[in-house]
Amino acid sequence: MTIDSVVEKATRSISQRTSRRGVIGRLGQLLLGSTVLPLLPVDRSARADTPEPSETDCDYWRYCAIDGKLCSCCGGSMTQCPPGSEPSAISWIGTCLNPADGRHYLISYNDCCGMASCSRCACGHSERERPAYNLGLHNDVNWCMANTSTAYSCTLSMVVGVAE
Ligand code: ABN
Repeated sequence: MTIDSVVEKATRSISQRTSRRGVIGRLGQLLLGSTVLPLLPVDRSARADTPEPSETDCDYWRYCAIDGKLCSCCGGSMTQCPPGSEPSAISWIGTCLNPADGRHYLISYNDCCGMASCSRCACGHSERERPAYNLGLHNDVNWCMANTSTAYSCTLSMVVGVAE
């Protein structure tokens, strides 16, 4: 038996079982389905109702390893101490993912020192933090300890580099 006769037999058997109208009908259904499916309504309300966190929200990406009061709520900003206070000489460094570009950044959490503590926007996250008995790896520390005034006011969150 040659290939030609095998193919001929197969196509004859298929054509006996199907009609031209049936094939065209099925192709039409496929075409309609592929154009109508993307037009079906999708519920996007959950995403639309959830605004991106701002720098006064504890969920803002830069705060992934912070432990303190947000200076953005206390008369300063993420990079500026409130008037009358100054940044700590030493700090805690965290690594946070920026969802906007998918990159990790090194964040320096300097405390602002020299003024009474701000009472707003307490925020604590512990990404890569280790227990308190491991002092160098724990962020619940007053970083004003090396400044002239050790009075803690609030905490900054400054980008100091891109994590490789
Ligand atoms: N780094 C903020 C802070 C200050 C005082 C005590 C604990 C934590």
